[in-house]
Amino acid sequence: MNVSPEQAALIRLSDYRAPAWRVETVDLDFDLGIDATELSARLLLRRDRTQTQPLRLDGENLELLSIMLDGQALPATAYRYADRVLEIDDVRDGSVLETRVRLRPAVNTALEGLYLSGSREAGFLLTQCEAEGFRHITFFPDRPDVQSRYTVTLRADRERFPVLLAGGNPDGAGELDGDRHWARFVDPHPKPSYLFALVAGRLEKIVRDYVTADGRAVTLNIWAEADAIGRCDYAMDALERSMRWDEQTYGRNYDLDVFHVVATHDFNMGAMENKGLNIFNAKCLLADPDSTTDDEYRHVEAVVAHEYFHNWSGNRVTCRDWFQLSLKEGLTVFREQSFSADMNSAPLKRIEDVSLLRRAQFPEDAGPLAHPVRPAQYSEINNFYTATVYEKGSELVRMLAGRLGTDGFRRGMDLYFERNDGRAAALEDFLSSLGDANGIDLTPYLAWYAQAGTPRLKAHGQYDAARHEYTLTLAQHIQAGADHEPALPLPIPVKLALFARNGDMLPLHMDGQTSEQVNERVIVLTGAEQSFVFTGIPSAPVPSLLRGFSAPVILECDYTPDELALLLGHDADGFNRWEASQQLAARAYENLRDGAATDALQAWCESLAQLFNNSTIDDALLADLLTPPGEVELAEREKAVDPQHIHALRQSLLRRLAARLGAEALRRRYQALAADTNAALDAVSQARRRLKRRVLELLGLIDGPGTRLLAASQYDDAPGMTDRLAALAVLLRGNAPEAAPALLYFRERYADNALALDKWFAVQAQVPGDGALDRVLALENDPAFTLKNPNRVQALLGAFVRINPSGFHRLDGAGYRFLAERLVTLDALNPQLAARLATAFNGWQRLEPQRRAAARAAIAELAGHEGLSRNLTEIVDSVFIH
Ligand code: B3K
Ligand code: ZN
Repeated sequence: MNVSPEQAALIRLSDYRAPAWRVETVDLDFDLGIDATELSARLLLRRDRTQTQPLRLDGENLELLSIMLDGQALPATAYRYADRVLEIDDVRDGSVLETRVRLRPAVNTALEGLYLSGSREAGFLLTQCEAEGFRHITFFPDRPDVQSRYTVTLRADRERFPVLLAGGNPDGAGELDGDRHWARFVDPHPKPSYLFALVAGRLEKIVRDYVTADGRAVTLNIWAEADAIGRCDYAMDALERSMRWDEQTYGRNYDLDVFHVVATHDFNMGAMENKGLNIFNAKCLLADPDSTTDDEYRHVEAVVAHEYFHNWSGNRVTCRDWFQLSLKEGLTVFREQSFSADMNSAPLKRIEDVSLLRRAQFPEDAGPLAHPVRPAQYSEINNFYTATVYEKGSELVRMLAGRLGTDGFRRGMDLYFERNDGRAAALEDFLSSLGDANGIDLTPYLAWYAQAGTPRLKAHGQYDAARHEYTLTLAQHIQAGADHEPALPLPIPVKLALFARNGDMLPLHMDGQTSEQVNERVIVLTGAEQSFVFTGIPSAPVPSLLRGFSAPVILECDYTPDELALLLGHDADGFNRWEASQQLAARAYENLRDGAATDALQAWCESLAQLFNNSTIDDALLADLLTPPGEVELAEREKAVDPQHIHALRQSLLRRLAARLGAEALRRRYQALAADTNAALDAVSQARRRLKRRVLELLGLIDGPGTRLLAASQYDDAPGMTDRLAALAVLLRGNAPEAAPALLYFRERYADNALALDKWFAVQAQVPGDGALDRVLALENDPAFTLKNPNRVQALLGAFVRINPSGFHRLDGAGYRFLAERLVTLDALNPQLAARLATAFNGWQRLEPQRRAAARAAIAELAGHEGLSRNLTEIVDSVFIH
């Protein structure tokens, strides 16, 4: 990200210094209340003898009630609390500091620190500390390289807060006078402050006993409010699967006697891996067939696994500083993706992950918000929980894992955990463990962590018929980073195969070797350009490159449409088959856009028609093959972006495909898929629903009236949310008269189900075209809409500005002005949420001139607004100044 010189103080990676003061033990004692909570903190302080700075503790918006050092009340002259820092004189190594502060959870709308979820009467209290929320709770060196042992005592009214939870093992509970009670928790594992958590209120639980592979008996508790506890069973099963998988795949066992998971409707992110007390956004935890779609089920499983896996990759081994965030996040996303691939279908999972990377990370990396996986500087760390740190970070781990192979990677991970257990580590520690365990120097891969931008990989093949040799020349090109440093060449592993024209894979012989019979291998491009020679190739082959997406790059290869069609028809690797269809669809799109040739368009339609009529292909893969790149991805290929034109072109691309498949065949397929509609979650049933939706959407493009009837009865008869929501979307997009009553019915049926209601808002916000904004404005008046709930904001505003380009990017700029206005209001309530939504302005410079001018004016007005948060200011300045 680019930041203006006048922007709030920048934190730089190069300025890192070890902490001058550490905290050995922390005793926290809370008197919990909704309007006012008071807490005492007792810190045993340790000084780094090589440093001389006075004790400085972070603390934000804290009402200091008392302060004592080594048992003596401190006079006001002995400390200063200003600019979010408490500085205290004359502290010694071994001193004990005791502070008492008052917090106001009920008015904390930022959802950071201690806050109230739900209503004053019925809601509960909880905390969110990562990244820097702990300083909103008490004075502390709030940085991840300060690891301490925590003892936490909670006291509260028994009737209002019957359940009291904190991380660690339970260490006693009892009664207090005045109908109050207490509970204590001791965490034996030293941890950074961002992993602290507490929860207090009226919650119910489901329980499961679990015994770890190394024999520890653990109680697993999932907590939710009474109306939601019936929707936690799927998450509990997913948790158990995750725990077993981590034991089997990485040899990692859980390490406390109890593991709590809590669901809340008021949360800024997906979930949080607090030690022993994970807190989840309800949308990533609750699931039942009536209100949860197949995609959401898989998401719940993935997030449960992700947070659980953090117990080792993040908690036992944490980050030295926030620049190393991808050390825990990239690694944990990779672990989660591998788990999901094992639990479901590996190629489908890879397709999903790469689609997300292209939709979210590539545009981020191509615009003013681009930053390396290890950023060099930030103003507000919460702005760096990005697709680059998470998704690209995971791709980097995947490259390393591919380089080392399954056994080598496991050896490296074992060494990483062994060397760094209990430590706050850096990315160098990760690479050196992986390398040392395998006798390989992986330091060249550090360049991937330091450079922003998606590398372009140019591939050119040349066949020498006389020598039966095929030479593949690879060259890399990466745009100079935002800092204008010339980019270094990166190691790029390219997994490849060669196909004969009849669709057979050819044996790969390199460097004269003929002994081993392999038909897939990995070559690594290490310089700017290199050639690789394959011998004994009988005829000009078609290369299948970057199989499984072996490196996060943009491949530029001079394929003919026929060659792509060959890969689409024959590649045994499901992912690369999909990849060929994506490339071919993008070319077909260009055919339509440029109005010149139609070769790619024809090849794409013909290949898909063949596959459509071939009953052996998996339904879910077929559904994905029938889906061209999305509008955001297509926009990445344009110089002057007109999102509405892109939408129209993509629609006509789909219409051409539908026409080629034919209304009759589509209808027949739909009927066959609909014949045994059910709500079962097995892979076959999910795949059928996925294809059924795709087929219905395609049919809708060429037979509106017929599709309306099918969609209306699918809506009425749907046994679960996947079918119901798909039918509703088709009715809405087809502007069907049945849409309005269907919406009314949905609104009433799910009036008390917040997560289902979110889908009701989102499906309407996503209807393409100029009318979307008016629909969003009307929906803002629905009594269920509120800017105070992040899920609701994402459902209506997020879906509109992020998932509906043809709705948001109106030529008159009304979408931009709407977003800018809402950001000002939202920022005053919840800066993290406002900043995240503001990233929808990313890429405005590449819009065609009229929209660009309108976007610029809206952003300029926003940037000129007084009193914006540090979060929003950093995003707006970065986007605007660039
Ligand atoms: N570590 C948390 C994200 C915290 C975001 C703070 N703004 C969830 C996760 O990645 O697992
Ligand atoms: Zn994470």
